[in-house]
Amino acid sequence: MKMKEKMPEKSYAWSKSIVTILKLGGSAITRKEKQSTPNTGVIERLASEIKKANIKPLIIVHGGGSMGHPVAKNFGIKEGYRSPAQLVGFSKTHYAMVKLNELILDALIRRGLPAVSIQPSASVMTENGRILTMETKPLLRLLELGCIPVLYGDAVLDTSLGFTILSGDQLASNLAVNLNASRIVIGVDVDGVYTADPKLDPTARLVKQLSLGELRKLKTKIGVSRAPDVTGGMLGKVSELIPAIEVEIPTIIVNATKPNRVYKALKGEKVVGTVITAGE
Ligand code: IP8
Repeated sequence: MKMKEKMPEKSYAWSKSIVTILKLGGSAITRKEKQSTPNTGVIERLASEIKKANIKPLIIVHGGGSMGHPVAKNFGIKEGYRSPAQLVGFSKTHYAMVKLNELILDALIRRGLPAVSIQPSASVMTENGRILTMETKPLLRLLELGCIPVLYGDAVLDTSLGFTILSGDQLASNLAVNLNASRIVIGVDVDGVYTADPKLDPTARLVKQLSLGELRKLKTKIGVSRAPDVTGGMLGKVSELIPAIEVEIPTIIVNATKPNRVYKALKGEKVVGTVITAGE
């Protein structure tokens, strides 16, 4: 009789504290100024970089960009339920994210990576926009088996608003804290955190190293995204990271639209970007 193949031991080479969380910003994986347009070139290149970096265990979270945000905005999904006419908007927002997620999964799986999608709207409940509960058992089991869970910002159910938008950044930060991740790598469409919005202000300077105290001060100066971003662009991003940085999870923000930046960040190599650490 053929022996059943053994499941990987629970004690094998992973522990919660070595999990890397990679957030791929919607601004990089979609054409932000062009509605419902994924940036397939960037998606394919990032999938190759992720394959080459070979980081284990890894969780990927991606944002919505021009796939998720315009439709969410049109139907006022973030603000919550006000009329039955919004319901199809809730469906459309989630569906847009599923389509984007499929492209990412497709690119990863074609390279032989065991990427498995986890649907946030079916595993997370929020209260006034903040994560209240999240079913993490399947995600942990996927990690134990050696798979790469892939989550995304999504239209989710909310105990007080009916529904809302959960950003990929809140999700990434929350997962990092709860799994005591070793680090967070964030890929966006600029080189990192600037002293002002680099797309509007030519004097804006890239901040290579940032402490939590400095980040809090800078928060007020960082630009709000020009494209319809219902979760707040760079400002929303850095605010969401604070709880993870507070518990000393090092975070690096790099430009995912430029080749090899995400690869180098994943490998822990020297790379252009902003490293954010705890402390004043
Ligand atoms: O792009 C929100 O995720 P984000 C996604 O990470 C949707 O803010 C559904 C608009």
